[in-house]
Amino acid sequence: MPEQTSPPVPADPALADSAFLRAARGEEPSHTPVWFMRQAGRSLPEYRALREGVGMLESCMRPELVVEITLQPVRRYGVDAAIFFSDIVLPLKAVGVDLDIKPGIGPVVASPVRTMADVEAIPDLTPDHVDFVTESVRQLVAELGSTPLIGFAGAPFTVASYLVEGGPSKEHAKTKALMFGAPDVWDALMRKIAGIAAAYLEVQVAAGASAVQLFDSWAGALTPTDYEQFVMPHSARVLERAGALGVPRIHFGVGTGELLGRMAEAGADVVGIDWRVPLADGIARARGRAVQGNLDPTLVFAPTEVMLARAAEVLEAGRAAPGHVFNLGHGVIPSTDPDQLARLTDFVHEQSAR
Ligand code: 1CP
Repeated sequence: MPEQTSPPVPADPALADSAFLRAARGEEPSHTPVWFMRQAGRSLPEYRALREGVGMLESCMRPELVVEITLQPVRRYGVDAAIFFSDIVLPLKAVGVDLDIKPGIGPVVASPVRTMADVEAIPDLTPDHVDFVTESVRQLVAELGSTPLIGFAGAPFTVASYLVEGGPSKEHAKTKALMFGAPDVWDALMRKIAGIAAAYLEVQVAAGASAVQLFDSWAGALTPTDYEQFVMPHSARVLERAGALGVPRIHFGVGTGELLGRMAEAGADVVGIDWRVPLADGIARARGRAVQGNLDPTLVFAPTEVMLARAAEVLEAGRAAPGHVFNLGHGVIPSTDPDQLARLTDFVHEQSAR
């Protein structure tokens, strides 16, 4: 396993000292930093207005839209980090895989990957494939000043699920059938995706992103031993290459309570905890790493005082971690009232000011 190294400090002192980067490095921040997975997107009326008539993937490839959409939640909420507006399947599209993101469905792949020849037909990613990403990140970093930009990639298992199933799946049955039934094809596919993910993260950090998150949203479908055998080495390779860039690495999955120790060991600086795991337990399983999470995303639909009381519990539990980044336990649900997220952000800031 890759050794844990301390990420270096960015050149801009205000950025380096930002609450988010301090917490991610396990240092004492001025307050507990907060951002929300999927903070950009359909919950915001200004996002829906901008996306009118523009396809999801097209919007990811137009720097002026990426910059504006990424900044929208930062302006509205004053969150402590921006997350780059893109999607986990964008790098596949960029290398030439025939796929689309269909409204109300998600990523759909025209010819699902099942054989060694299918895997070999997927090109590796070079920076030229994603020059619009470099451009978008550069512009964003200039606009964001001392607010950190988080770059991201989909982890090999989660991306493989879309490629093998051909679209969103609950059971991941075809994916696991390939994993169990054709280990050589599986290994080649995971290596291919890991290489693309690492190269994609390298592009984002080279252009100025100051942290990265690896989303293994569907890894919770695996048993710990299958995760360890079939998935963890590939995620570890991505995280090892990201570690060489010297920025904090967040490793997140959903339903991963039983996997958290291994996800930490795969090479995370910050372990993302979903809402099903009591944060205190997540902190213990993160084995000395900082943590991110983990308010139930449906609590925004509860009365404000109920939401804030639960947020206070998360903040309190987070004090036991070497570093705590407040977040929801998964992405913002599209029907979320943005005013609730504004109240939640203010509450986290006020409640945690040191
Ligand atoms: O038209 C639209 O608005 C489509 C909705 C949408 C959006 C806003 C999709 C389709 N992707 C995104 C952006 C996105 N995707 C972001 C940036 C926004 C932000 O965080 O502020 C990020 C980080 C992602 C990453 C992503 N895409 C993940 C990992 C995170 C997670 O939620 O677990 C996954 C699994 C995807 C696949 C995907 N893309 C879109 C949808 C609806 C889905 C999920 C489909 C499914 O259920 O399998």
